[in-house]
Amino acid sequence: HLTNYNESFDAVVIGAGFSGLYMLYRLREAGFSTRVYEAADGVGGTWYWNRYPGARCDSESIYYNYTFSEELYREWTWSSRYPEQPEILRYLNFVADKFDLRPDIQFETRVNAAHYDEETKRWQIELNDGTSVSAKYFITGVGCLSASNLPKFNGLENFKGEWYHTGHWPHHKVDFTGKRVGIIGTGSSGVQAIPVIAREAEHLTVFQRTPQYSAPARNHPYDLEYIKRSKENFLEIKKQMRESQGGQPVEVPTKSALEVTSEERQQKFEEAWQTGGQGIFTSYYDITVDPKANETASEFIRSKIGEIVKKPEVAEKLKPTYYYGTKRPIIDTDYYETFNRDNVSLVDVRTNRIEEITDNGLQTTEAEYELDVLVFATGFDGMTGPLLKIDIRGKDGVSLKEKWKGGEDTRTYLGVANAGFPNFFMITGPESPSVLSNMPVSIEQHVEWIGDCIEYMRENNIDTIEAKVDAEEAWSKHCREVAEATLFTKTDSWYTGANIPGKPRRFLIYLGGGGAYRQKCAEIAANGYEGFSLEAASEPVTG
Ligand code: NA7
Repeated sequence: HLTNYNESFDAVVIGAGFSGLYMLYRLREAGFSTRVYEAADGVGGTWYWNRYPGARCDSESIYYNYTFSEELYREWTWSSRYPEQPEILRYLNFVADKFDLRPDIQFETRVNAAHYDEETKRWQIELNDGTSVSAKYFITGVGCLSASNLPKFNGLENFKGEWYHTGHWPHHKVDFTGKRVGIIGTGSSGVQAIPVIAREAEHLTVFQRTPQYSAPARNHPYDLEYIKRSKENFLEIKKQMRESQGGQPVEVPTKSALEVTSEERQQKFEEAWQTGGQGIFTSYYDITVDPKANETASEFIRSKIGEIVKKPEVAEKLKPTYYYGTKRPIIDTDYYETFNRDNVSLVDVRTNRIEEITDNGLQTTEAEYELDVLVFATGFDGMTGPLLKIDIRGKDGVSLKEKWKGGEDTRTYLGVANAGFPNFFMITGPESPSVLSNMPVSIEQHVEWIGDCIEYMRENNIDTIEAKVDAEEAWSKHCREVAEATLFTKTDSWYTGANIPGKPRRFLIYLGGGGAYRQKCAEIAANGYEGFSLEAASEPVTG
């Protein structure tokens, strides 16, 4: 047990990204003393750390922002359809300034541990500066993709060149001019970085384990008239985003890919390809459910790769075979085109395995590649990784890791709460829609639900709220059943945990859709927090 805490708050929140900033604002508005701890020296979360070349959002900007304040929505103007990381970071700084959030954020501070004290019914939170604080409510806004995955290749410590992980990119500009660069990983990060690095480097070697489906982003600057209309339609857009399945006002497909003629299907895919973005993913309702329907979209993209990439042997290596969309569908700017450049080569590390990192580069089973810079675009320990980095302990000193049996049995109630962990809330935790809906929309829904819950507790003189074991079990089962009915669980990806050696395979994202999930959470709250045990305070709740 941690003791001697120095300060006490109504709520402690971890993280000053999209989640933590809004959680702070929401609780402060309701009069709760709140402290945010943030490891970085600035706000932004994901958008603070992921500064790699080409980093940008793959949700359209006018939907990738907060909608809790119409004033904020009207004041901020996005430059383009898919803005780059610096612009999104500027937006989050703008939000922090507008709502004067910084005074309640302690930067450059990590939370090492959070233990629930059953006697005081408070969370005791240990910080990396050696101090501890106490809070009635403990809330994590740690993101789903913040624990970076650096694969354990032998010899990295011997490498004489520079190396970087995309998710922890330095603040200074990394200069690739005249350098031989290697990049491992072709997920969203790699696919964004590769074309940009290739334009600068003397030579770029791409080490690919699994080829990816990607569609052109066709990013473009916004015209002012479009922005003006979106601001005028704020309320309608907000409503559509919140009610939709994926957090964006996208038309829900009603047709099967298999009920239309191949000409009609081809035309639809072609239109989506020309428009840019994730239109192929949302073209037919059964793309991620039915293998045959999926194959139509998969084959369409493979044929595009064949058309774009000039060298047939390179094109073949770039063609994926897994079910399209069951890894995150990527959108890109000149990704496949980049492999037509003379200074870019592609190494398939499934057949030509990485053996070790040497002083001068990278040794595979077939060759040694001399490199000055090595970039790891190797992703993250998703969903549970960031939570399990913190020693979180509930009742009886049981840790979250123990409760989840090291990931063998990760289960939550609604992705927001845990049985055995009173007054602990996770923003976009495992088994919530989180990243399979538009992230700011997922975040706002959780923040508002948690804020309402804490206010309800104050109004009703309730001391603690805790998920019931059976409600949690039922939710977790429901999540698994929904996922099992899709193709998502059939593919190795960070969604399934398969990207982390030894991580138990579980699909930890709720696939029932953001709108339906929001409604379900609202009903639970309206029914007096069904599935939760609420314990009345012996004395009036003051916090
Ligand atoms: P991803 O999508 O997890 O991609 C990581 C990439 O790194 C992927 O191509 C992996 O291959 C590759 N990888 C991982 N470990 C290794 C090893 N040991 N050897 C070779 N290659 C490896 O992460 P991103 O950062 O690109 O994107 C994460 C999310 O951010 C994205 O989904 C969006 O939601 C935003 P694999 O495919 O596993 O074979």
